[in-house]
Amino acid sequence: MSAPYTIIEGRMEAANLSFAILAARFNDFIVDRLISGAVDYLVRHGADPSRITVIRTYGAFEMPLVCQKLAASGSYNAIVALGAVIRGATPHFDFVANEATKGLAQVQLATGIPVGFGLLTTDTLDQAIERAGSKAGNKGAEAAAAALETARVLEQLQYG
Ligand code: INI
Repeated sequence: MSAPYTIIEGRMEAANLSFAILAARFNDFIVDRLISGAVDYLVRHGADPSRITVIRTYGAFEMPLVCQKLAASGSYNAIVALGAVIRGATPHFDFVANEATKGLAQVQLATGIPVGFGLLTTDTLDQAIERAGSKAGNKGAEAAAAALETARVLEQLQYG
């Protein structure tokens, strides 16, 4: 029996799409693992490696501005934003994490280019390690999956 409703969902097929992986250098031993997870996910889902570009920023705080430029360039179907903000002894963490998160969200709404959110915000280094390819999976791969799925959903919503 067929479902009595219409469902629109994204095919998890990355062929013929161009991806920007935007990654902070800060905490690079964590972020490099997130990049590996994202690239691995995209290539295993059919992406052409020559259509994946990795762009580095100094820290997470710089990511929204660079993300905006990438999204506005028209060169990418989706962006995967990766970074690791790890709490320290001062409120710095909150300012960096909040601004980076808000900024990345604003970019996708302002430009219509999907931004997969792979910015770890953790209280401890161990929590970051767990999310960068160990106990809690790889949030880089998850952000890549989200960006791909959103790009494919948007493809089907070209009204008019
Ligand atoms: N940037 C990060 O990406 N992760 C952090 O954990 C972090 N901490 O904790 O300070 C961080 N700070 C740098 C910030 O993103 C800016 O690059 C810096 O303030 C210069 O503008």
